[in-house]
Amino acid sequence: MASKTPVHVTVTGAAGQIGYALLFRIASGQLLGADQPLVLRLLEIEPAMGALHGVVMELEDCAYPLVAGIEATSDLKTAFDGTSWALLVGSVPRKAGMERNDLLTVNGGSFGPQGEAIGAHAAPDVRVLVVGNPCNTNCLIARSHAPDVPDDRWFAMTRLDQNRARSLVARRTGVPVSAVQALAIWGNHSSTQFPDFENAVIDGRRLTDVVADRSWLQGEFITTVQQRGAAIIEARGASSAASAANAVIDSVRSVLEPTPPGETVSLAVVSHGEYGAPEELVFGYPVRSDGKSWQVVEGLSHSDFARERIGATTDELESERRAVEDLLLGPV
Ligand code: NAX
Repeated sequence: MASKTPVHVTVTGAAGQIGYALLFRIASGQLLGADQPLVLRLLEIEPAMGALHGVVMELEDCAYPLVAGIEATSDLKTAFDGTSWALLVGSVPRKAGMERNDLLTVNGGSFGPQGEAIGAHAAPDVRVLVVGNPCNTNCLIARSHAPDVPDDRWFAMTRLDQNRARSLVARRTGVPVSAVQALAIWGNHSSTQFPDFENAVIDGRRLTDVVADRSWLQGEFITTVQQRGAAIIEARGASSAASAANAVIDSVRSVLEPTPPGETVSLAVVSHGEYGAPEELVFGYPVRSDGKSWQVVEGLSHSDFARERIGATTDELESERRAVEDLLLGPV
C-alpha cells in the first residue's frame, strides 16, 4: 500500500517547555494519526536556535518512522511553507514590571507577521491553533493579517481549562472523568473565563442536579479552574507544560474527529455574534465537530449568574482588542 503524503505541521516556540512536551507526541503520531507521515517545521527566535538544535537532535534520536523531515528555522516563510497545521505556541512571558497591555503589544507584534506568513505560504487547508498568551487576542491579530484564510480555520486554546474543570468535577463527585461531559469554557483564556457548569452533564444527568452545592459551583469551582495555571506555577516553579501540550493534541483531535454524542469541546473561535458575543472576537465556545466541519453549539440557556460572567469575559476581550487596535489589519 502506498504511504500517505506527509502533512506539514508548524510549531512555533519549539524550544520552549510546551514545545518539548509536544513535539515528541506529534512525531509519534498522536496528533494526526499513526499512519500519517509528517514534516515538522519548527520556528524559534534567533537566541533559541541553539536549544532548538538540541531538541532536533533528540527528535532524530527517536527515529520516529512517521517523521519525513524536520526543518528548524527562525525564518517565517520557511516555518509556514506548505503547512497544514500551524500551532502557535511561542510567545514572550510576562516579566516583572510588565503590564498586561505591554504583554499584549509585545506578543501581538510577532503574531501579525506570523499571520501574514501563514496567509502567504501555508497550504490551502491550513488550520491555526494559538496557544501563546494572550491566545485569544493573539489569534485575532494573526487572523487580521491573513484575510484569505477562512474564519473557520482559526482557533485559540481553551481546552486545557476544560480538561482542568472536568477533572476537578470528577474528583469532587467521585465519578470517572469520562462521565463528565459538555463542560465548556466560555470567553477568554484568562482568569475571567467562565466554565459553564450549568450546561454540563454527569452520566447523562445535569451536573447541577448531581452537585447540589451551588455555592461551591459559583465560587470555589470557578476560581479553582481560573487560577489553576497560577497554582501550578506556585507548586512547580514553572508554568503548565505537559498538560498544555496534551490539550494541544486534544484540541486538534477534537476538530478532526466527530464529537461523541452528548459531548461538546471547548475551542475559542471567530465569533459571528453567537450568544451575543461581539463579531470577530476570538471567543471561547462549546463546539461540535462532524470530523469535516464544526459548529458552535446552539440553543444553550444561561442563568443571570452565567450571563453576568460571560459578560465580564466578553468585556475583557473587548478591552484587549482595543489595546491592540494598532496591530490589527482590516475590519476586525
Ligand atoms: P517558554 O517560555 O518555555 O517557551 C516559549 C518559546 O517561545 C521560547 O523558546 C521562545 O524563544 C519562543 N518564542 C518567543 N517569541 C517567539 C516568536 N516570536 N517566534 C517564535 N518563537 C518565539 O513558554 P511555554 O511554557 O512553552 O509557553 C508558551 C506559551 O503558552 C506562553 O505564552 C504561555 O503563556 C502559553 N500557555 C497557554 C496555555 C493555554 O491554555 N492557552 C496554557 C499553557 C501556557 O501557559
